[in-house]
Formats: sequence, structure tokens, C-alpha cells
Amino acid sequence: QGTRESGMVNPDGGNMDVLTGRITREVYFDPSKLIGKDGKVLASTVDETKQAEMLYKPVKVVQELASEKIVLVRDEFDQVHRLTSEGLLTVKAEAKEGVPDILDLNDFSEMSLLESLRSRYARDEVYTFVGPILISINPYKWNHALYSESAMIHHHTQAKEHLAPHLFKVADASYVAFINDGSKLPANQSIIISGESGAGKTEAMKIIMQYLARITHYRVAATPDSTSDSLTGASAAILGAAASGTTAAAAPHLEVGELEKKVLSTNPFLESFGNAKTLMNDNSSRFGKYVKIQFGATGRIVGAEITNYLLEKTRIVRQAEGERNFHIFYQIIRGGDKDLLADLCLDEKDGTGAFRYLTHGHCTDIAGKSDADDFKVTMECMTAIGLDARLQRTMLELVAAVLHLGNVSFQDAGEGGSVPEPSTQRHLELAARFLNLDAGEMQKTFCSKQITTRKDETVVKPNDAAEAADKRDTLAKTVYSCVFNWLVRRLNMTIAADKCWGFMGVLDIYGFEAFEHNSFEQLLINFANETLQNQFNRHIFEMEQEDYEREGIDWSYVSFNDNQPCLALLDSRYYREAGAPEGEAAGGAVAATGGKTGASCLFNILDDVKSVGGGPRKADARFLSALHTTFAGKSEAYVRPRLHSDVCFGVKHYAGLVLYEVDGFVERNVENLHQNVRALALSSTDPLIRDDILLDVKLFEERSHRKKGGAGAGPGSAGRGGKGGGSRLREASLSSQFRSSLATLVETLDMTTPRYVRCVKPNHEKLSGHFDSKEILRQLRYAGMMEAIRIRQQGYALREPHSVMYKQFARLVPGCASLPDLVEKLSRMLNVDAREWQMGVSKVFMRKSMAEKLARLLELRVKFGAHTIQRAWTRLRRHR
Ligand code: AD9
Ligand code: MG
Repeated sequence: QGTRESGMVNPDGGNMDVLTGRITREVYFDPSKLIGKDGKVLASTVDETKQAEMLYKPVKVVQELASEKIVLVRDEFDQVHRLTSEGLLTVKAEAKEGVPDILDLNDFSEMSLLESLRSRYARDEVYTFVGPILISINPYKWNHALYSESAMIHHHTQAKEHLAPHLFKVADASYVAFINDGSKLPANQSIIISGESGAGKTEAMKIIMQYLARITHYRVAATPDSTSDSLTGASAAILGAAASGTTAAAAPHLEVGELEKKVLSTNPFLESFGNAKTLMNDNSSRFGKYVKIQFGATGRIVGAEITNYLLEKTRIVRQAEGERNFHIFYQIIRGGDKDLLADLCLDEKDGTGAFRYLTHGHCTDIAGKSDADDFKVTMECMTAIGLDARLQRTMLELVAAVLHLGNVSFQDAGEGGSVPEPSTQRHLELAARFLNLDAGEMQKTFCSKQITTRKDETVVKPNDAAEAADKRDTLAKTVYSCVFNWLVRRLNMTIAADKCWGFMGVLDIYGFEAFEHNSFEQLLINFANETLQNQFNRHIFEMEQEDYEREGIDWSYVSFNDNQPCLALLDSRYYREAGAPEGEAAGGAVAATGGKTGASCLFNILDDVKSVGGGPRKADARFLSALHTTFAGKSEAYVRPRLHSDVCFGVKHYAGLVLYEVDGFVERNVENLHQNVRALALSSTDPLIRDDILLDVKLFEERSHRKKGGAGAGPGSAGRGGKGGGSRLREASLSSQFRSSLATLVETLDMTTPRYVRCVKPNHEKLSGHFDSKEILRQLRYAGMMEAIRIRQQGYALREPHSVMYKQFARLVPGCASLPDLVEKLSRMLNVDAREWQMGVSKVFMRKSMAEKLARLLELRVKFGAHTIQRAWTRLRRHR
């Protein structure tokens, strides 16, 4: 089939000589080198999806026609393909076998990376290092032994170089670096987890937190006279138990303290409120999260502080086909006892099916999940975290209020006005009751609007049924997102320490999104990814280059994709004058000061578009035309699409071009600004709801009143280039809030030593054991992995300031006179080549093998105390 089109040879079509040809060797092939019978390359005619499916699959050479430079290969389905000989790719045996750290391959390519990952994945080895970056491929099946208590102890006590790649290894390395950077000060750390929806970010974060919660309780008691030259008796006993899969009675147990339990409880709790079933993931996080785990000087956890980012609010009122609302709604209805449901009036005969906000996606169940059981866990977590009965009750009432709001519908009532449908009036009253609002006021707010004229007079105008429904949805979204933010604040009140010695942060944030239809939310999400990619680039690439240059170390440049133009297009903080030094715009320092003022950027233009006059559609159109005028042909990251340029604009992200549909941008950006919904919410007679839970609304209200009075423009408004009312919108708009919280995040990350976990989804079908090369390669490319590999392979893995190096290691080498002397002696003692290191102006640069040996020494010192250094040293020398 398709002989001419695809270059595939039909086995029944007179090519028997080919099929009977001797199979010589196994190779891989590059589908872009397929040729037809006429010898012409078929790349452009072979369907792209087909090409991608064939990508780097192992094939067998059937025949080689050396003179014509043509090769015939047969794939696993007995299909024969014709290629040019350059299309044959060989992978070194090592790569085929799969290496734990890709940087260990001397010669690597995209294919050797992919092959290593493929063969490891086939052996259930889902973690692979690329130097400092851990790639994690979602196994879609739980291997409990991999995360067991004994595995944790094993990781904490064993020599790191003998350990296979694992999240625990990253967490442990972070922890060791945190408590011992050679000084009395903590070296704050971050683990940045990224990847697409369903790739395993949230699970990875939980695994890391579990590890830290347990391991920080476990300290090896150093016993100098131990018979073992590496581990103490106690830890050897534990390891023995771990190896045999039993827990020895004498072995210390990995306890989890009360505080740690609370910290861990925050995960299932926040998932109930912030996660939902999507097409991509049955438990998809619909918010981003950065958890700072706080430590005391002893290395024990003293608290945690959670920062949340951008909850996907639209889900509260609408879900795509096959998707659900947030888990908590289903949990209450299915898990709440009879009395609770009767009190909250959620005891409808049809259960979840009776609530409009839960049925848009025509999907209320998740296979293998019991919402009722999960409700119990949620409630237990609430208690563990310290929410008392009153707070718990209020919270449940507010969730019920949202469900009742969803069931209120409106009908037109002539002259452009509307009223609630009589059969749904009950739900309006219930919603009002649970929010402690006046039902009459609520109805008035939904069914009419107050407009302030130019002369500052207030006129009341009716809302039609659609407008009233819109107001209802706004209130539901506001209430729910306030509840979510309040819960995070409450969590922080109970678990965050007032003072801590230092912290390790773990970031789990939504991955890059490019759908068929992309909107405002995708732009914000992709902006977050763009910002984090920039942080990654800066860390991995720019810092490398700068460091080498500054230190006068010989270094050949490696190019990388700088995403600064895209960031500057979106946010003027990242604007950089042509020719300005790079650090000036891309760094956290700029983010802190607000960056370049006066420069146009997409988000500023969006904030400045007035939503009044001509309705939301017109406002979106004005926004789009302003974008085209300002950026088309001027910003290299902006694309005015050839088709549909009246409704779409394109942004060239680091991960590819995304077309955004402008419909709804202006309204969603200023959604919070429905002033009378705000006033309504704040008329709640329950002070807990009004002053605490709805704090966001209250603060917003206060800020906008201050602005109106013209007094005390806050520091945030200075120099932001807004015109009149525009600057007020800017401060309050969703995009500006998001921009500033991201800037703060980047600032925090810049204060830490980051480590990266790149989660990869092996296939779209959520299947275990199915390795879809095309999908995986796309994600690796999105994650900038190839550049990261190249730069690290060529460079020096470890660089230590002279003082740190000297302080850390001088004790190990008695009688060394100077730092060069120390390094030279160390390298001789460790048996490493002189090319393995270079002395920079202020730092010593070391290649991987030397760095690893030194890291091992350091680790032994941390774990077993200074007095065992000599022993550790002897042992290391013996085993090198
Ligand atoms: V999203 O952007 O929040 O939609 P995540 O967070 O990247 O996404 P998540 O961690 O929720 O994905 O993982 C998705 C599913 O993959 C989980 O529900 C598990 O079923 C599965 N998974 C993830 N990690 C592992 C693992 N280490 N072992 C086994 C896993 N299964
Ligand atoms: Mg998640």
C-alpha cells in the first residue's frame, strides 16, 4: 500500500528478492530520509503524523545498494522502507542499553537520548538524569517498592553514585546542599517540576515532600568505633532490613512528626478544592503551587508556606465535554451524611446530576475513584490542619451556595429586564442564606446594573436574562476562588513558621498548553511557562556562559533559544533595549523593580482597553487591532495570522507558535471589576465571610475606592505608563496580578539553587508501557533538553568558590599550602586527570568525575561527622 507515496515496498508487489534478503544488522532510521522508487526524498509527501510515528524506531537492514546509496529496511510490522543511506542511524550499545545519566554518553544525539529513555522505560526505569536535570516519564502504574520507606532510607544512607536516578536522589541532594554549603548560612534550594498536563508533576511533588518529611526525622547516630567503615551499626541494620524487605524490630522507624503530617495533609486537601477531572488527567491540578518547606537550623522541618497561582475559575460554572468540576462538589454530595446534606439542601434525588454546575461536561464519575471516600479524607485533613467545626461548616455552606447559585435561572421579563424563573427562586434564596446575604438584594444585583454617568450620577438599568446569568456566574466564581484562597491562607496560618533558618521550595505548575482553540487562560499559563523557561535558560545557559567568561575559563559558546523577545512582547518588565546587556532585562532584579517603563507590551495594552462602549466584543476587537498595529512586523515573537486575523493573534513561544482567539480577553481580564457583584458579596452579615473569606474582594474594593478619591496612589501604580483609569485597571486586572505574582516567584527562585524535574507523558492514552516516541521527543524539545545536554557535556559540571573549596576540603589534605596545591593534591589522590579541572579567577571548575568524587566525600562528612573523614577517605580511595 502506498508504494509510490511513502516509499514502502509492497511485499506482494514483486520485491521478493528484498524480503528474502539477509538481515544484516539492527539500526534506526530517520523518516525524513525516506525515498520513493524514483530516488526522490519523500519527506514532504509522507504524512507528517506517519513520519512521526516512524521516528527513530528500530528497523533491520534488508539490503544495501552501496552504489546508489540506497538502503532497504524492514520495520517491526514487516513493512519495508527505502531510504538514503544517511537515513540509517546507529546508536551506540550504551545508549541502546540505556544509561542512567545521558551526560555519561560521550557521543549523544536526540536519538540516543530517546533510545536510552525507551529502553529504560521498558525496564520500568522511569527516571533518567541529564546531568542536574531529572527526566521522569509517567509510568501510569504504581511501583510501590520504588517509593517505600526502605527505599527512602536506602537513598538517604547509600553512596549517591551507586543510586539509580530517582526523585529521592534529587530531594536528598537538595537537602544535603541545603544543610551544608560549607558555611553557617543555609543555601536555600528549589525543585522546579514542569511538564504537560498528566505528566506526573503533582505526584512527583508529593513523592518529594513525603521523602523530606520522613528523612529529616531520621538522623544517623555516628558511632566512631563502628566495625563498618562506611555506615554505622544502626543504619547498616536498617539497610539490611530494607534489602530483605522486612522492617527489623531494632531498626529506627521513619517517623513522621505531627507537623510533617500537617504539611503532607495539605496536598489531598488542596487537591479536593483545586483539582478536577479533565480529558488529559483524572486528577488535574487547576492551579499552580509553590510550597516552601521551612527548616530550622538542625535540619528539621519547622513549617511550610504555600503560594498558589491562578485557579482556573471558569471551570466552576462551565466544563468541557467529558470533564468535571472541582472534586469537592462531588465529594460533598456523595460523601456527606444525611443530616449535612439536608442542612445544605443538597439531598436531591438525582445526586450530582441535579446541579447545573456539575453537569456541563456530561461526566460526573471518575473510574476507580470514590468521591465518598475522598470526602472523608478531605474532612480528616481539615481537622488535622486545625480548621475548627465552625470554619468547616462555613466552608461547606459556601460550597453549597455555589451549587445553588448554579441552579438559579432567569427569564426575560420585558423591557430588557429579567427575573429568576419561579421554579429556581428556591435556589436563589438558599444561596443567599448560606452567604448570609439578602435574597432581594441578590436578585436586584443580578437583574439590574448600576451605571455611573460622566457626571458621576448613578443610573439603574435592567439586565436581560443572559446578563443576569452572567452576574450569577461571576458571584459563584468570586465566592469559590475566595474560598480557595482563604483555605490557602488558613493553611499557612497553621503550618507556616514565623521564623525559619532556610527553605526548600517545590514548584508544581501547569505546563505549556497549545490546543486547537486557545484563549486568555492559555495565554496566562503559557506566559508562566515562558517565564520559567527563561529562568531555566538563565540558570542553565546564561549563568554558565557568564561564569566561564568572568572566570577567564576557556569556553566555546553554545547557542540556545533565548525567549526574551517573547517575554518582552507579553510583559514590559522583560523589555530590553537593543544592545543592552542581557542581565539587565532578564533577571529577577528587573522583575522586582518593574523593568522597563513605558514600553508597550501585550498585557499593558490589554489592561488599557476600556471595556465600556460597544460591549465586550467591540472591546476585544479594539484590543486585537491595537496588537496588530503595535507588534505586527515589529516584534519577532508576534504573528499576525494570514487567516482569521480579525479574531486571532499568534505568539511564537519557546515551545512553538500558538494562535489565541481574542474572544472574551478583555472581560476575563477585568472580571473582578463587576462592582455591584462585589458590593453584594461584601454585604454578607457574617463577619467571617465578609472580612476574612472574601478578603480579596474587600481589598480590591478598598483599593479602587482609594484610587477614585485620587489620594495615595500605591507604589504599584508609579511609572507604569497607564492613562487615567487605565492604571487602576492595571493593578486590579487578572493579568497584572498574575504578572506580579510570577515576578515574585522568579525573584524567590533566583535566591535559591534550583534543580529541575522534567515530567514527560509517554502517550495520550494514559497507558502504561506505551512509549510514543513522537510525543516524548516533542516534550523533550519543548523542555529545552537538547541544549541543556550539550552545554553540560561540554562544560564543567561543578564550580566552587575558592574559599568554599578550601574550607570544605583543606582538612582532608593535611599540609597543603595553597588552593592550587590543594586541588592538585586532591586530583592526584582521587586519581583524576589534570584536564578534569581548571582554576578560575574566583572559582575552581571541575568536570563531572572529579565533582562526583568530591561530592561523595562531602556527603560522608555530613552524614558521619568530621571524625570519620579519614576513614571515609580511605574507603573512597579503596573504591574509586
Ligand atoms: V496536571 O498539569 O496537574 O493536569 P500532572 O500534575 O503533571 O498533571 P499528575 O501528577 O496528576 O500529573 O499525574 C497524573 C496521573 O499519572 C496520576 O494520577 C497517576 O495516575 C499517574 N502517575 C503520575 N506519577 C506517577 C508515578 N510516579 N507512578 C505511577 C503515576 N503513576
Ligand atoms: Mg498536577
